[in-house]
Amino acid sequence: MINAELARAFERIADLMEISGGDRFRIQSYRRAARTLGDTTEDLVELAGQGRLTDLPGIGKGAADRIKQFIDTGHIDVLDQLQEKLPTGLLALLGIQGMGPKKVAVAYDQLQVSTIDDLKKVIESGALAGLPGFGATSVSKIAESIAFLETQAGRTPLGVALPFAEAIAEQVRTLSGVKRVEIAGSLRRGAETIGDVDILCEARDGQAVIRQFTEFAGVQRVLAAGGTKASVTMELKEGHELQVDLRVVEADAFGAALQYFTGSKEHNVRLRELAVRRKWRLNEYGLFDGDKSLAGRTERQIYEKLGLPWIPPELREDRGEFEAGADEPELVAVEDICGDLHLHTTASDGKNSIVEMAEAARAKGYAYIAICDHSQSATIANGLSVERMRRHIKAIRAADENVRGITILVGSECDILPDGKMDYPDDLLAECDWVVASIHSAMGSSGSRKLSPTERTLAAIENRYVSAIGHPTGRLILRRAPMELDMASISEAAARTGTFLEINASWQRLDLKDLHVRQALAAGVSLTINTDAHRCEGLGQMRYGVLTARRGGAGKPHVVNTLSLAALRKRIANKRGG
Ligand code: DGT
Ligand code: CA
Ligand code: CA
Ligand code: ZN
Repeated sequence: MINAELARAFERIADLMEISGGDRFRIQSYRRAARTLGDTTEDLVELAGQGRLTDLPGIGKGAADRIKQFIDTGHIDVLDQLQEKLPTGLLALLGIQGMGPKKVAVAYDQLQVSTIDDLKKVIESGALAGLPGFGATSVSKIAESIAFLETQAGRTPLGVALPFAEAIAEQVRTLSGVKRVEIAGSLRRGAETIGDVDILCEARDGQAVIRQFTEFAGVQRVLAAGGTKASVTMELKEGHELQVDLRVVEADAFGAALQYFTGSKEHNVRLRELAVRRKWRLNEYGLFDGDKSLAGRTERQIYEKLGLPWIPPELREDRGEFEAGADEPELVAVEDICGDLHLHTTASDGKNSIVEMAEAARAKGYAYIAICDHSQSATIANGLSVERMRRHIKAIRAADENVRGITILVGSECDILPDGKMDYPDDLLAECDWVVASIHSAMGSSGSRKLSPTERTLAAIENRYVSAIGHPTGRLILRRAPMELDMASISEAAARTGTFLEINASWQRLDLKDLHVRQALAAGVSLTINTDAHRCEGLGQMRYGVLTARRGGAGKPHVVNTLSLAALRKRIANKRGG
């Protein structure tokens, strides 16, 4: 659908208008329209054909004309004019934390800053700190954000890369002569970001497969193409390309190739050492004793020959998997998950109703969900006042009565305030079945704040009504660095009080991350994996959270939303002391 593209175009118009000092009312109306376009489930091309665009909320006649122009020509005049007037680098500046449209405008007008490089120069020279609205703290924050972005350059989030790679793998599977296709590399390991996509397929005639692959519709550039392998770039979204490597192997080397190209490099180095110690050779074609092949058809054969259980890809990072013993690790799987305990609805900033979310969850086979809308201080997320929350609780209970086949728990995603207090009084929290406590404001640890993020988190953990800490570090993958938390103290307190730590499964977060999961498990913490879905489709992100849990070594017993509802309720009641 063209919807997402149109939404981006409208968002861009609003950004550029704001930078160029356009009318606030018009900017707002473009933003509102962008949100509508991104949210609507109906095909805009169809709506336009039926002359029904203006039925959408926030879409007037002017917006409808621009939508039609985009559908007909791929252009919007207003956007073209803005882009002519302003350097394109300004949009990249908006991706930096702390550089909103107003600051971008000031830096551009007064110091002619139009690229990230320009920005770095004026930070170094001290000129930026002299501009109105830029204090020393805000400049150092911007510098940190640039440094963070630079370490992440060229990587793609798991949740963007995986569906994209699966579609390509599916396309490879349809080629004649192809027997088997697997995604390898960091994607198979479930890494939170990936550099390039690695795909492996089994076929006899490599040349033919490679030729067809390089002619796929999405291919932009062919970097290399030979008899058994090719590297190409494909368009991921406008302006962003992703490298895809395809290798073709025969059946008797498939396991060896899959093992090799799954990596990680560090894991492979250790594995090869085990082979060398036995005077064998291990490479992408197999495990060999002189000329004799010992293994190659399956991964399992290779690991077993080397005295190891088959190691799940998520653990192949040389972080202890070689020392873990003879049993195959049992990791939590998507099929083990019985419910999603952090969902939003239209009551706060979600896009679907309680009933719609419940029905979507039931369709996934879940036994229960918890509706966790935002609390009163989360004003930008339309957080619920105490009064509204009381009515919302009634609405959730009513929905639970009406929807069969799934239990809808009353939950809250309650803010942890800067002073460490919860955003709702205890008597209101006590009416909830389940409470996720999250930090959404004052995330920096510097300055005159009374409590650090660690102290705030610890204070929430000590509240008996807080069931879980939501997205504990607050990081946004490729966009915002995590808060600096003392994870050891937090894990200790969580384990002692029976508070669960969330793995937020949204691919923008994956928070806790793999290493923190490991640390929490070692301290005896139980986890909960939740999608934080703001619409029905968001429920599908559970798999990214499960991959992260697996990378941290979590098994089914470590994850509370694999429990039956009765067992889960008991665990929540335990902490409450009743
Ligand atoms: P990425 O793409 O940066 O997210 O990470 P990977 O792990 O997918 O790395 P990539 O695509 O460069 O290579 C895929 C796998 O191939 C890698 O995980 C292990 C294997 N591999 C590549 N180069 C080497 C190497 O020089 N030595 C060893 N032992 N393995 C390698
Ligand atoms: Ca790769
Ligand atoms: Ca690669
Ligand atoms: Zn949330």
